[in-house]
Amino acid sequence: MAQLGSSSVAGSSLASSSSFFLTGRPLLRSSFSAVRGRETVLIPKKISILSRRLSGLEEAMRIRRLSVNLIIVKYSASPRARELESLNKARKKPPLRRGKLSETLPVPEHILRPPYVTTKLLPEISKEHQIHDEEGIACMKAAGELAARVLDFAGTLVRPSVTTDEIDKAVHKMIIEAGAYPSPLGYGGFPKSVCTSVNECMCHGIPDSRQLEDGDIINIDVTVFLSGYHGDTSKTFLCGNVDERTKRLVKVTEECLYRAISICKDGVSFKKIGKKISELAERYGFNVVERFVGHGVGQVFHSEPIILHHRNNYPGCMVEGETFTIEPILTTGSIECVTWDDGWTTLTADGSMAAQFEHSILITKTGAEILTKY
Ligand SMILES: [Co+2]
Repeated sequence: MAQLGSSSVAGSSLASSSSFFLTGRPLLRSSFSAVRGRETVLIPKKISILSRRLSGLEEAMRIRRLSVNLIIVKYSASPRARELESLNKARKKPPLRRGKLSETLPVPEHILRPPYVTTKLLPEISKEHQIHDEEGIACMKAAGELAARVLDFAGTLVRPSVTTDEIDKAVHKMIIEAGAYPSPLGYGGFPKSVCTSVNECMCHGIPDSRQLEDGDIINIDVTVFLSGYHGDTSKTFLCGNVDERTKRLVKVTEECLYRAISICKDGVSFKKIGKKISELAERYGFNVVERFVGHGVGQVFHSEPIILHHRNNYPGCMVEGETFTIEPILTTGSIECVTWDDGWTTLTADGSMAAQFEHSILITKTGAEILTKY
């Protein structure tokens, strides 16, 4: 539930570090598809080279010839590029609409609550990296394992006609029966125990009375607070028959997460995560959302380090015993977003599909251990 920027209440604002990233140099971004990406990159590059040597009518003629050539390039594209183009013609779904919110669910008195629950204010992202001793690691593993079990159970509920509110109720019940607190409930005033983000919703969707439909995708983001430690994980599930392009998006997003985890270990720089994710996403013509970030996780829900999933120059290296999340969001189109007036639900600006996967991981001497598994 962490995001860059302070313009919205939908996540912790990063007053110091966000301004750096938001005003940093523009980052190379792949276009909507590999085929179209090729066109948009090629045209300005070649024209700028030619204009140094030519002028006037001659230049205009060369540009015209060049653009004719580019059209030929497009239509003689490789079978692979043609396949990508056809996959792009995904079935257009109607825009996501909000449903009705149900009553806030109670949490039994005996369950330990995180400190932010007593206030409606959005907590700041803590500056402290969370590095654990053996006892802390054991607690992180227990919280991670519970979060993973809850998420898998939530996934079994996904089918057409189920409401996101029913998923929330089931998740809430399972978490409190395990003696834990559902971390999103009351975080900055978030009204539910889990985030359910459907189709073009990038993240922070609020469970409501909307029924899932055949062909939807839904990210379920579970965080539990167990014995004073948070475990945070999410997956995007398919509901019924999902079109090929969207299925590919979901698969590639998951692969991005696992490839990023595979390069993590003590001493590796954080910026390698964004590079790894971007490389794979670009290969499939998908785009990596920049606004929402991974974060340190442990006794505090959101702390440094901020994990950027796009190409970046974020400083610093991973340290043994440190725990943080990686949680890339990929889209089939724009990475710009709009947030509903509930202050949370964030959608792609152009209505394109978005998928997200997340794990909490522990950095070790030789690699990274996924905590949110069992
Ligand atoms: Co998270």
